[in-house]
Amino acid sequence: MTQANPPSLIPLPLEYKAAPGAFTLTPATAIAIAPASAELAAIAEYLAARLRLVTGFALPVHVSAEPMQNNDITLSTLPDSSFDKAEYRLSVTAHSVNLQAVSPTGLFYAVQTLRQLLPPTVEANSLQNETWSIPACEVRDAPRFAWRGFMLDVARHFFPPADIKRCIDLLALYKCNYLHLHLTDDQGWRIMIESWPKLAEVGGLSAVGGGAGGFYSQAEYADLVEYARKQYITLVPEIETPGHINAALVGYPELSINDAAPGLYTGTQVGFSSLAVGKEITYKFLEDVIGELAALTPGPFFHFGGDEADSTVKADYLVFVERIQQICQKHGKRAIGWNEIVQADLLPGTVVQFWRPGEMEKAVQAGVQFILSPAWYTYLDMKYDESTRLGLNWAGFLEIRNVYDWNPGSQIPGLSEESILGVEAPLWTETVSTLKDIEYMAFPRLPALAEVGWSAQMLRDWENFRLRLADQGARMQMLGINFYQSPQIPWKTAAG
Ligand code: TNX
Repeated sequence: MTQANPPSLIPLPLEYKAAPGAFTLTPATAIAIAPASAELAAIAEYLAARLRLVTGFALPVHVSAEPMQNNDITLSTLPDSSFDKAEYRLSVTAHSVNLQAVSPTGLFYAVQTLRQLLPPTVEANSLQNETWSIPACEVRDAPRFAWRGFMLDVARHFFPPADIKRCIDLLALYKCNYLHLHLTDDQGWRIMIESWPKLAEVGGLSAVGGGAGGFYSQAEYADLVEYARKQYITLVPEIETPGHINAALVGYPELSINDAAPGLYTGTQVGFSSLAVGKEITYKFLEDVIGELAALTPGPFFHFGGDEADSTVKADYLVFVERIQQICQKHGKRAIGWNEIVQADLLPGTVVQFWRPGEMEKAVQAGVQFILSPAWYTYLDMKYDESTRLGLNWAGFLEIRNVYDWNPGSQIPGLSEESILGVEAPLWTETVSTLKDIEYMAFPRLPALAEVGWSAQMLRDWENFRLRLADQGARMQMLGINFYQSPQIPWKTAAG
């Protein structure tokens, strides 16, 4: 079965031109790469592994021959300065499929588009009886923003590495490229810090509602970094400071203002804990924690939180934000903080994550970059409507259309397009405790946000998106995603 024309790609590419005919995978189809490189071979194997599983074809990977072979799917990187780094072209004829980019990143995105041009059964985990046709077309595509992110709060509830890997797999399909892990909060500390082991060993024992808790060893975390890297996703660690810090104080009361050890916390209040900003040991702690995490993090970003520090004196807060930025810089990282940090003097490389209304002018004038996560458009922990079992509603209900129908370019007065690093959808987990819950809250709102971040504003249109999303239903179902069957979408799947 071939797909409806034009195909239901999410995110929508910059340019899609249909052509007559289709390419059909056969037992003779091979995957070629040019030039020979380990990184291209790895992308080719990633594609081959998926296709072999469902087609049963051999799909050998080889270095491309000149001239190109009929029946090949060719992945090539070209030294072409007219391409942007993440840009790709995809050309499908009856005889060949060509994916081109200047970087492996672009090629990986081309592979995701190819995946979505194949029937939804390509997502199955067993041999399928299918005609593997890809509609002939010419695609040219590049992202609007460099950052299309998802944040998972693993502090309120802990999620094992396997759940994080599942999130990474699903992010890749929609060309998202940052996974921000909110690793610490009042209710739990989720990453082993070797020089301060009680942070995780003691502070990791709790979770909202009294659940089991848990934490990642550094080996597990490094494995996640590597797993994400193979799908062109960068992990961004967040250690929340100077507030939301109760879990750290349980094992190390010397970091608290009054030296008294609090108990583990399993409630959902915010704003009651603070690091002792005036004590030097606090900066030794930050040096060690940021140093260990920076060493585990190949990406250029470190998130230090900075929100809702309601138990930190304002003057202390400002000094703290200035010092922690310097520590991040010393360890080679650009600091990210939630929008409260704009009250302090920001270093040029610092990034502000905008989540609630606030006076942003000083930061806009300073020329720092922003990640946009306005709660009323992007908070995946908000309920879809009043009947949603999980979630909160302090920022309103977020149906698919709310997440889709806004322009990141017009949220903050005076902010230029270049100062917008991109968009991110946070999933806070006070009410979310299983992988199925994560899927339900993130799908299909995450694909909607992926398109907000990727696709050109002038091409985006809700009526068109809801039809494409309807087609994606079969794909999400094939992937086993526990997605919300929104009444806004004319689903074609049996369950819809
Ligand atoms: C606000 S967003 C918070 C989180 C909560 C979330 C619940 C932000 C920086 N802080 O601590 O989990 O609301 O929606």
